[in-house]
Amino acid sequence: MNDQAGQIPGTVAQALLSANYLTVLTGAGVSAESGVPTFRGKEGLWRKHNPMELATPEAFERDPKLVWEWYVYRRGLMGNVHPNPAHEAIAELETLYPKFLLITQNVDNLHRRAGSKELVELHGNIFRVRCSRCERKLDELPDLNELPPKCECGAYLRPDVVWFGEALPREAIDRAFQASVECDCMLVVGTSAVVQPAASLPIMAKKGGAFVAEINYEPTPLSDLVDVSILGKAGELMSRLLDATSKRRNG
Ligand code: BJW
Ligand code: ZN
Repeated sequence: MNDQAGQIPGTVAQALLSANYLTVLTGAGVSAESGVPTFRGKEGLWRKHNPMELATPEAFERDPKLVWEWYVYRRGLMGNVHPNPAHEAIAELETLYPKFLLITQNVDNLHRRAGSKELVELHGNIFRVRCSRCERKLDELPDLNELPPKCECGAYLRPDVVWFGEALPREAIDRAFQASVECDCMLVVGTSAVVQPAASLPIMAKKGGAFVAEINYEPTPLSDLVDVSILGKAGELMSRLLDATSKRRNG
């Protein structure tokens, strides 16, 4: 069901008020108002760049320098923006529930910077680096003056993100699956819901009996499958959803 643009339906407020375990699944749309480009859509990255040339292990093998240049550019962009009201509302929601998990597909670190603590990053984090061969992970940036940077083992380092055709981090996806099955309310915010396995999580939540609400600028393949689809901007709508839980905050 598509609700009237921008309105918070009573059923969503009720579900948020009564939930014990809340999960939030986010995608690039949650960071759009911070100035981070999304992937799909009119202004999306994939309009100008071919994902198969930049976001696959084969692309990295073919041209690691090109892939690194793209990530250095995007990292610069993401380092210069700030969390927006949607990130802030999600961080605040976490404090209101005995059980909570934020499942993000975003690699931009903005949820963490907004104060979210219980979170899993399904597609990694652009600010971390790992070796393409050994287990080495680096939290500190290597010297990026000469691309591609190399690990002590001699292999190329790579951004610690998940490319098409790669498995998601085991612990992150396990926690996400479990939370989706166990939660009693899930908010799905700013994702086109076309990339698997993340796109299956709301379906799992629904099958597990949770109330699932989608918040997106436009309809997605999920819209007809969830309990409510609210159309509008994540910043404004997440702030209003937080207000709708004010009774919970005030006891
Ligand atoms: C707003 C807004 C505002 C805007 N307010 N809303 C066929 C069927 C099923 C699966 C497959 C298939 N063929 C291939 C696959 C697998 C593939 C996949 O799903 N492909 C589909 C595209 C078809 N998946 C994978 O390969 C995954 N791995 C996998 O399946 O492994 C299997 C395996 C197991 C064991 C061993 C080996 C393998 C991996 C997926 C990795 C995705 N990686 C990326 C790049 C990350 C790094 C980087 O950033 O460079 O992740 S791709 C990109 O898409 C990124 C995102 O996290 C992801 C999802 O995008 P998201 O977040 O939904 O963004 P958009 O742009 O699509 O949507 C934004 C939304 O926001 C829109 O709806 C707007 O309307 C909305 N919006 N502004 C509210 N202000
Ligand atoms: Zn190594």
